[in-house]
Amino acid sequence: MERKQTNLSVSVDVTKAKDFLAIIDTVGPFVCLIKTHIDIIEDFDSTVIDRLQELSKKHDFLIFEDRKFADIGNTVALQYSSGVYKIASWAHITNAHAVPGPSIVTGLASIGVPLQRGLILLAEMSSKGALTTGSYTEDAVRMARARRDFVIGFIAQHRMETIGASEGDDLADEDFLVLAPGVGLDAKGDAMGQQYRTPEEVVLACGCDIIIVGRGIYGKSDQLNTESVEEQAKRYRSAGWDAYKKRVSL
Ligand code: S5P
Repeated sequence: MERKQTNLSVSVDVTKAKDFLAIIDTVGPFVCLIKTHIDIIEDFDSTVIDRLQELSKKHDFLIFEDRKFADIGNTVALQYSSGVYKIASWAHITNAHAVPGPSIVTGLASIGVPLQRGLILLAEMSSKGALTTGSYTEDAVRMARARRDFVIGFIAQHRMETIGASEGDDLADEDFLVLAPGVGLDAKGDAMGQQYRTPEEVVLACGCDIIIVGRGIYGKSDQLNTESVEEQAKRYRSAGWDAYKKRVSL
């Protein structure tokens, strides 16, 4: 983030490998992180991963596969390491729901820690009516605290610092990243319950670190226009970074 002066992560939720790679090559210079849903690519083969890894080196960004694991430890270890996608072999970061309890982190860590991967826990979701509130969010934060060798942060809508802490907990050196999806400058939501806030609200008012932006940058994927993608990436990058600079200088 510091090196590239950006706290923008672009979520590349398109179904054709060609569009997926074209968007990543276009936004690459402006992001710290590319977020993928690899299982929505219709013409997937292993060359997509080779190219993604080349782009990650070319543009200096990390790869975050938004897999949202949600099963028992043994199953998620297999889903993370094996199958068609072999996520652990290429995604620097992945994420998991806290709903199965600490065993999901144990299962994923058995694969991810030896590969020096990082895990993000979903502590709050952006969708309308999400059940990730109150004691669920607190327990997700406690799960992260218990595995700081692997859990590097949260998907959330607010800073999580003191949430779920008990008296006597030493939080002084705690520095979890907070990645916020549901960010848009032009819309307040979509027709399926997504809710958007501005980078300013998310980063400055709520203390999140990274903004995750999908459709706000690439629009409708069947009308891909790389010039507009580049323009929007620059726009979100400055909105996110300005808000971040304001927050850290407060
Ligand atoms: O709570 C969440 C968690 C995630 S990871 N809300 C979300 O929207 N996401 C993801 O962020 C979602 O799966 C999608 O890939 C992205 C938001 O996309 P956008 O097009 O609405 O910006």
